[in-house]
Amino acid sequence: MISEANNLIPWKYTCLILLFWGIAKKETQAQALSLYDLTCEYQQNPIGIDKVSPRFSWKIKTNGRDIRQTAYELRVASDESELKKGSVWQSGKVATELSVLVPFGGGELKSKTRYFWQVRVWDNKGNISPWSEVNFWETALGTSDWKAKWIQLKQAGADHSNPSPQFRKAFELKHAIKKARLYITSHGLYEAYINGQRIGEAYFTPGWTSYHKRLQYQVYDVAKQLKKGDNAIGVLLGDGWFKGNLMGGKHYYGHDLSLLAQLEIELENGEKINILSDGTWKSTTDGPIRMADNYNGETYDARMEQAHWAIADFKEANWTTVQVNDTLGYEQLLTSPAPMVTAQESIKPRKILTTPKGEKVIDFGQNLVGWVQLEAEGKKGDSVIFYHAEVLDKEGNFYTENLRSAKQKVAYVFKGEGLERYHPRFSFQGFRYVKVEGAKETINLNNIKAVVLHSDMAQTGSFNTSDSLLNQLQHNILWGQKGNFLDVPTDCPQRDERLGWTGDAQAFFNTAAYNMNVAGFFMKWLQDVKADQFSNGAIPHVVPYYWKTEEGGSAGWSDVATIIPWNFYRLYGDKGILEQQYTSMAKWIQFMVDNSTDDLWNRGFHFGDWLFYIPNDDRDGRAAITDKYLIAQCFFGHSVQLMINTAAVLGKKEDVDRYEQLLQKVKTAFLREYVTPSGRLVSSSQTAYVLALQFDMLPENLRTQAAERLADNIRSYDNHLTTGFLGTPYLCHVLSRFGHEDLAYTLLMQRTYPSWLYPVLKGATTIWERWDGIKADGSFQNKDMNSFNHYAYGAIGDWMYQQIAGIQALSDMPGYKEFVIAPRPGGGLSFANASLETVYGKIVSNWKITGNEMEIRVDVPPNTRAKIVFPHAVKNSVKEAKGLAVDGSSTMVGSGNYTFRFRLQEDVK
Ligand code: RAM
Repeated sequence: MISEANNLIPWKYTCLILLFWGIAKKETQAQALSLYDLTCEYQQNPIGIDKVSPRFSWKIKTNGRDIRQTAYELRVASDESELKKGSVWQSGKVATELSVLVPFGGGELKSKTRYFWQVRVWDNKGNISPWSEVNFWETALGTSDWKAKWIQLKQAGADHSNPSPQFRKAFELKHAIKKARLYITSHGLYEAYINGQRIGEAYFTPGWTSYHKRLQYQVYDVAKQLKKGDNAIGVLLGDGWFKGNLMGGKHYYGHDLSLLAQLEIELENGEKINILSDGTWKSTTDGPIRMADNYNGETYDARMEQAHWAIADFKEANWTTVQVNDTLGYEQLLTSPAPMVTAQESIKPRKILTTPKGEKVIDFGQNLVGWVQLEAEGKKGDSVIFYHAEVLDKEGNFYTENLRSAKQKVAYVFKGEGLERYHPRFSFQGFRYVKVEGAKETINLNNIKAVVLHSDMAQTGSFNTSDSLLNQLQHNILWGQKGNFLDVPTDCPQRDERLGWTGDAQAFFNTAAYNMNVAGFFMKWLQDVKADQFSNGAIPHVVPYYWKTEEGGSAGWSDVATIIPWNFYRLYGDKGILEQQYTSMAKWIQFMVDNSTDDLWNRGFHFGDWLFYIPNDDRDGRAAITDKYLIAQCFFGHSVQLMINTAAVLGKKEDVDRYEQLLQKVKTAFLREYVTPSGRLVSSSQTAYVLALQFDMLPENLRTQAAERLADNIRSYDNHLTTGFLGTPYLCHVLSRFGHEDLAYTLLMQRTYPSWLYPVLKGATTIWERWDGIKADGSFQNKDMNSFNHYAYGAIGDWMYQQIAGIQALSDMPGYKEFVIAPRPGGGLSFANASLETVYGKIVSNWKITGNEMEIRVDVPPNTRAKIVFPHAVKNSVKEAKGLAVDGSSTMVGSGNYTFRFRLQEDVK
């Protein structure tokens, strides 16, 4: 018999084992839930945040299915060691699914202070994440913190921009450095150095804004560049947008380059030292940058370099004292959520060729924006000159006529001291080809490369299919975005224009937000849209605005005021952007009301369906021309609808009612003026039908018929589109919505002009401004307006992600908190793989068709839900790899990875 006492021992062990197993299990569960990609105001560990209540976001990592956050806890301290106590703020455990843009809820923040923060979350399966890594944000300067003075060259007032001025100041630090920040901005562009080292990696700082109302400054941690002993700071200035060429003129913002720099240093002994731009700084214009201009290029004479100009031990003998300008204040200064422009990648030449004219030309194989970087040896005084162009003409010669007056000429004069390395600083070029003149023999395939520059936005989307032409189209769309997202969204990056055309930006926004994280970029630009809005409510045609006369108010251009904020909210879940833009949106609506007669917006200048296809034969009444006021009325309706949506999100009930009444009137007036009783539009163009349908301007009973007319029109053009900037973004969406998906695919896959693939087959590596930038016979369109890097028609990307890959956002669950995966195969594609990094994490939608079976693989990020719609599925044939039951042609799933297979009803072509 076993004694009782003996019997107890294994029982005790069992308990202990169970206890440890329990703890261990809990821990593995807890570890399975973790947080990553923590951001404050869309940035990771930003320094220089103006916002009084900055917002925090995090993403959740876990392996399980259907995981949602049920609560979070945030803690903030100004000293890392006090984070556990949350000495500045503790949110406590807040029961909510909110994990995006959670506002700081503590008291008033001090300026110039680093705050540390951490977060942990609970999920719906009983897990708690560990506390996240410690992150921080640092507050910016308050207006009263500015002590530095604006300084300029002594002879300010004269046009002395060329050569580029240099400024410097030497100083001594008696102790080691504990902390140092440089707060800096300029009129014109700046590049700063401390003890000979370049500060930061950004170019074209302080960026382009509506300078007199909003001027950005940057904040740099410069502790590492400083040292105990003798130090110096040096700053180079360039004309940039402030006073350089801007479409047909110069000096739009001012005549004088100016600098404002405040270097705040804390020494190890506790002493605080400020090095401020003031009357003690020295300057010279005798530097190597002899000329620099955004459009025209740069001339750099390396023989003029003053070695060591930005270190302490330098003879300032020939430098002059600067002049302080007390009239320039600090009120308009601010920091920015926008990513700065940096060098993103470099491209090696594909080949060097000799053209029929005998020109030596380097082909980089990609139309890009940036500059050439040279690393070569040359004889002192020898110069090498680079001209930049997008295309060769049909004979194969270097073609620059479409650049209009922009010279895009970069000249470098060797100093003859061994290997010399150079790239421009205050000028960027749009090019694929570079013609070399001067000491041509110094250049070979190995000592030159092209550096690609754009705002530093993470790529969020990927899109790839079984069709290589379509993939090239996606490539071209992406490169159009890279080339035209250089601090502001521009129409083109090469000719003497490069402006923030509002119509182009609104047309492309949705596509842009698939390809890259454009939140900070557009948050900044929308502030300029608002700042530059005219007092009558019109939005200028270009932002930042600089023309002397007020030019704005065109339908489809000024509607940027409503279209981008609303879509920004939809795609990033950012209610703050709606709050930020609300008054501007309302003012824009009021402008349309004020310019209407009997609810018809029938006044003013309009660009219309810009650059639509113009047929040169008789089209039997189905012309491509669309009445500009018909277009205006459609956009009026659309903007008012977006205003209603916005007012609803912001809980402004009265405004919702008011705008709903207005919308009714706008639609009634539309019907009265532009639609026959049987639903025929006065303009029989594709764009007219597209806009009327997309914006719900027609009553439901007329829509199907109208869509038929649109389809008919397309067929009458042998399945070609005829739309311009305003109709094109919505064309395929409307076709899909009204059951003409096959026609949408036919248009997308169309290879002959006008179509998206026509330029691809002509060798395009970016999107063109015109459908026929290069005509079938190889000749060019009108040289006065023929950009080969213009993103507007790239707006088809939105349809490609939404319909081919099926990734669709939902307005009532913004930011992809809940979304749809509804791929619509067609166009002969056998597979499509796409992904999108959202504010919650990565969505994946990959599908393939083998025989009559389709497989869809989806990733749904934690804390989100998705509706998966199975196209053309045979009833009850859908099976999920891990056995999830699917009933019907769609299913709702929580987070996780899923693979669905099903039989197709018929062959999908
Ligand atoms: C040209 C460009 C630009 C367009 C304006 C109206 O400057 O094509 O993209 O928006 O015209």
